[in-house]
Amino acid sequence: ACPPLRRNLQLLAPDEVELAKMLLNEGQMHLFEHWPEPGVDDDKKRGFFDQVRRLNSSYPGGLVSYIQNAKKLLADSKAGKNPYDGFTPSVPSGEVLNFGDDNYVSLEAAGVKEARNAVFVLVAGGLGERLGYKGIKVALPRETTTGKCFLQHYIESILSLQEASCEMVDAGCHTKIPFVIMTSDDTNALTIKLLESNSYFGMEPSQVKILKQEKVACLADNDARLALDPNDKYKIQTKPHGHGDVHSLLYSSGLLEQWKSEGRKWVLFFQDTNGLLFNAIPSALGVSATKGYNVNSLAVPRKAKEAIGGITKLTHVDGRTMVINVEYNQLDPLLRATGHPDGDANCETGYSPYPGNINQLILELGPYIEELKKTHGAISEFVNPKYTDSTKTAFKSSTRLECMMQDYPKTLPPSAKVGFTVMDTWLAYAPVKNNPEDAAKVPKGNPYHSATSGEMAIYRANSLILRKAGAQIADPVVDTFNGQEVEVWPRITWSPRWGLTFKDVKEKVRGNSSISQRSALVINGRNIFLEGLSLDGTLIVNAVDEAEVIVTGHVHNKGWTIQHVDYKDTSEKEEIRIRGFKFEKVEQLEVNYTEPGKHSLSA
Ligand code: UGB
Repeated sequence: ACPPLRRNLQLLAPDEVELAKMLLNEGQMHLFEHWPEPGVDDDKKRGFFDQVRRLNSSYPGGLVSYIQNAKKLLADSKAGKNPYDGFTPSVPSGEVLNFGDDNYVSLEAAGVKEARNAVFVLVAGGLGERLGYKGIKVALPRETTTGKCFLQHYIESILSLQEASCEMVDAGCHTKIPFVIMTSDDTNALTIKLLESNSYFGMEPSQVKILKQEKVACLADNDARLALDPNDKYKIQTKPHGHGDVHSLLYSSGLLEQWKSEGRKWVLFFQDTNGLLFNAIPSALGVSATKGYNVNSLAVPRKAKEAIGGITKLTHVDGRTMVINVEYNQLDPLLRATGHPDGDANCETGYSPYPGNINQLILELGPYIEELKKTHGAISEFVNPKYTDSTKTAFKSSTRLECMMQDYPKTLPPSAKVGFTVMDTWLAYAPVKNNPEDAAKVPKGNPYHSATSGEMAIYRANSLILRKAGAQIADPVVDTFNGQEVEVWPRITWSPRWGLTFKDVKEKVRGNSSISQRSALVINGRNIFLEGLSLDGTLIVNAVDEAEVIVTGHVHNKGWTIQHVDYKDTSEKEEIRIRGFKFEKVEQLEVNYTEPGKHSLSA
């Protein structure tokens, strides 16, 4: 059927011949039409099939399924078919938590207890094009007072949970919580380098598993003909398939069965740059455990038009219902099409009635495995071609199928227990996604989701937590960095081992402590107690675990001042430019306790 290919058959291994037949059956003859006689470009032809083999094995059901799914989705898109046809949206009900109340504290305790049965999965295959940062996002500082990167914070948080959970059950517990990182070709090498050059930030290397997602083939037209790479006609052009790949990768890795045999119960998925996330983990896991949720999505109040999905109850005309994320670009058209002329709008609370999905999912392992045995981790996909004109016959550039990890519940039976947990945004959600220019254009009142707001949110959350624990924390001042107006609270940070839960923080804040707005406080150690501290300046306390340090008295120094940095100022490092400020470390008190026993820092 394809003479250029037939003439080259002798170059192919038997499995490659089968792959070639499959491609021809699926209408992909154009991939070979330019192939010269044997003897010319033979290595490249073999290389082509190496790539085809990879694309075939990394997609559930292989390339046949990919091409067939693409044909169907492209036809639906051309016909203007609405994926939510027949569904009516309504506001779902879920758990709403109030930080610090008795229910919250007891859920946190339940969550910490369960944590030893949990595994964590970080999806970090995205490059962060919106942020315009060249490196990997998990290497960015979560805040620049300590300079610790996101990945370090995540690992330290998991290790703290592991330790606290073990201590809670029995002294002989030595569970190591597994940590999976999904990377892609864009992020894999740099992620491994970051881990290796920092001794895995204290985690045992065997606890960490890296799963690399493959990109998927690009589609050139409505017939789902695969696109050749414009720079290499022996290569199929590829693009990322989305974070939904995490499910099929986990399934094919065999890790799920291994975890089950080890008695593990929960799989927690999270994204690359939410520096507040671990504030929410203990209580949310507590909700999963006490409610027996098969699926628990973390959510925050959502501003209309905010670029986070809305958690929605969908009821089909045939009676089916599901509680699912409706992605931010689809919520507005869905609402308008179903009798809400204002679309995605705020209600009288000032927020959208649909809670915002922060893509932190807690899945119960047993039911998750049962479901994946059926689906092999395939997730409902979508396609988003940019057509050249309204006839929808040609694309401006090649497209591809995409999938999202939060669409996992779409295939679940109605009996599945699918719930969600709403927390305060200040406590749980501050992603770093937008570059300074885009952030400055965000409608007033909506969150910036920038490096600036992401860092300021850490200080705000820590200040509010300390306030709730009884400390006097000065009010913030308002300042503008990179065109974004933000609240600047005292720069308070602590290591996860110090303040894993609200109860931990409360136990360590005693007496009447106060911190002025221009202050910075770094607490690095497990047993550091603030007891009548009055801070006006910068104080850094480092202590080994065995040291018990009481911090008291008045600490006053010139401290660290905040300097504005313009994002266009290329003399500054990129990670500083994107936040729009840096600290000038004028004066500080730094104390180190390296010996066990009781110590007192009384200034
Ligand atoms: N990611 C991958 O690992 N692989 C990929 O192929 C793509 C991404 P974005 P997005 O919580 O703020 C999501 O790009 O997709 C990783 C939810 O869909 O930051 O715009 C990537 O590394 C949305 O409902 O986010 O929006 C990163 O860790 C809402 O919840 C993660 O996937 C929103 O996040 C997310 O990728 C949010």
